[in-house]
Amino acid sequence: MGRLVVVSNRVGPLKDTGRAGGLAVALVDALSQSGGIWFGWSGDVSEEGTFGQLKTQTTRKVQMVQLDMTQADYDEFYAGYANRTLWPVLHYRLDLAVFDRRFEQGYRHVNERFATRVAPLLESDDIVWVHDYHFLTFGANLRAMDIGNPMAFFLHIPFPAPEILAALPNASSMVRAMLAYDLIGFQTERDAANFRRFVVEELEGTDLGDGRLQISGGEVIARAYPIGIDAEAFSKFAMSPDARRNMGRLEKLLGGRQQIIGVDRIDYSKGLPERFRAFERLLEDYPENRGRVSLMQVAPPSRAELDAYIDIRRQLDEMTGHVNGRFADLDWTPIRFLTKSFPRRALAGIYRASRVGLVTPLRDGMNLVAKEYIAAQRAEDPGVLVLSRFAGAAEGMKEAVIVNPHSAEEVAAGLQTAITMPLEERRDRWQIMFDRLCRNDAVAWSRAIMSDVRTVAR
Ligand code: GDG
Repeated sequence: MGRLVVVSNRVGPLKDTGRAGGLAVALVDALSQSGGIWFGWSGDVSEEGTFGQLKTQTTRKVQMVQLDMTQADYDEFYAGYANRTLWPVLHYRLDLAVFDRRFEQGYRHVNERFATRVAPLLESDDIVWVHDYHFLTFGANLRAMDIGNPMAFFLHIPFPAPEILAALPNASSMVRAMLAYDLIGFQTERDAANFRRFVVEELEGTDLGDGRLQISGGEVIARAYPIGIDAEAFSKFAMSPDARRNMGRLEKLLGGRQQIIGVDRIDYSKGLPERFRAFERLLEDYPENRGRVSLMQVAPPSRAELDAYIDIRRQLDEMTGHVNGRFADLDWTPIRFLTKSFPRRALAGIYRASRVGLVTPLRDGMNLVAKEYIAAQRAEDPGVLVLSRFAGAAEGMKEAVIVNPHSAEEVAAGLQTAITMPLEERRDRWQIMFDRLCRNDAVAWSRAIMSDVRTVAR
C-alpha cells in the first residue's frame, strides 16, 4: 500500500485532533495508517510566496508541509476567487458572487504553483487526496506534469445545479479540469447528480450509471461520500468535566427554562437572520413560550474582512436588540448572541444542555453541527434537532424535524413541535440517528474514498 498525500488549504493539526474536529481526526487516521504528507498553505503571506521555502514538520509517519503565499495570491486566490466567487456560486448565491478575471487567473496560478511544489515530493505508488473548492484545477496541473498517481478529490461544499453553475465564467473549463481526478467525492447524492448532469449536458460526457462517468475515453467516479464525525469521541466529550462545568453554569442560568442552540460561523450560507426571524415568529405564534424558551446563538466570526460578512454581523446585532427589546423580561432574555468561540468540550456541554438544536442553513455541504448536536445528547433524555432541508445532513438525518429555512412560519412550527415532543418520540428519533452516526463516522468516510479510488486509478 502506497503513502497518502493530502492537499488542503489549511493543514493539521496532527496532534490533539479532537480540538479541530472530525475532518482532522479522519485525515490523521488515514495518514497514520499509510504514512504520508499533508500539504497546504501555511497561513502566512510573504514576499517569496509559493516560491519560498517549504515549511516542514515531521512526526514518525507523517510530514506536514506548508507553503506561504504572496499578498497578491492571497487577494486573488483566497479572498478573491475562492471566497468571493466559488463560495457564493456553489452555495447558489449568484447575487453575491464577484466575477473578476484577475481572481480566476490568480486562482489558477496558485493551483499550478502548489502542484509544482508537491510534484517532486511524490513517490510512484502514492495516493493523492485533494480537498475542497480551493483546489479544483490542482489535479489537472499535476497531470500536465505527467503525474500518473491515483488522485481523489472531495468537495466539502455543495455542487449546484448546472443551471446555476453555468453562470460562472469558464465553468466548463473548471469542471473539465476536475475530471483529471480519478474519483470526485461529494457530500450528497444531489451534489453528485448535479455534477454528473453538468458533465453530460455541458461536456458531452456519458453517464455509465453507478456514479461512473466516461469522458474523452477515460473514466472517473463521481459519487456521494457523506462526511461523518467522530461520534463516539464527541459523545464522550459531552460527559467530560469541562462539558459538565459548562452545562452546570447554563442549567443554573436557565432555571428550568428550555434553550434552543445554534452554532455557526458567521456566514450568509448559514441562514442566521432568517433563524432569528423564525425565533421571533415562535414567540409571536406560540406565546406560551415567552419567558420559557430562549435562543442561544454561538457565532465565531469568519472572513471578517469581506463586506458580505460585515453586513450580516450588523444585521444580527440589530435583530438581537429588536427581539430582546420587544420581548425580554426582568429574568429572561430571549436571544443571547455570542460572537466568540468555545473549546470543543465546552461546546459539547452547551449542546447537551439545550433541548433543541437549530440548524437552518440556506445551503450547506453537510453541516457537522447537526451531527455533533445529536452525538452530545443524553440517551435517556435527548433533545430534538430542527434541521434545514438544504443542509447536506438532511439526506441522512430524516428523523430530525426537517424545515424550510426560508419560511419563518414553518421553522417556528418546527420549533414548537420540537419543544413539545414527548420523551418517547425524542428517544426513538435520537437513537436511530445516533446509531447511524456511529456507523458512518469520519474514519469510515475516509476509508470508503480511499478504497474506491484504488479501484479506478488508471
Ligand atoms: C464546511 C462545509 C461541511 C463552530 N463554532 C465553534 C466550533 N465550531 C465548529 C463546529 C463544527 C465546525 O466548526 C463547523 O462545521 P460545519 O460543517 O457546520 O461548517 P463549515 O465550517 O462551513 O464547514 C460544511 C464541512 O466543511 C465538513 O465537510 O459539513 O457543510 O461548509 O465542527 O463544532 N468549534 C469550537 N468552538 C466554537 O465556538 N471549538
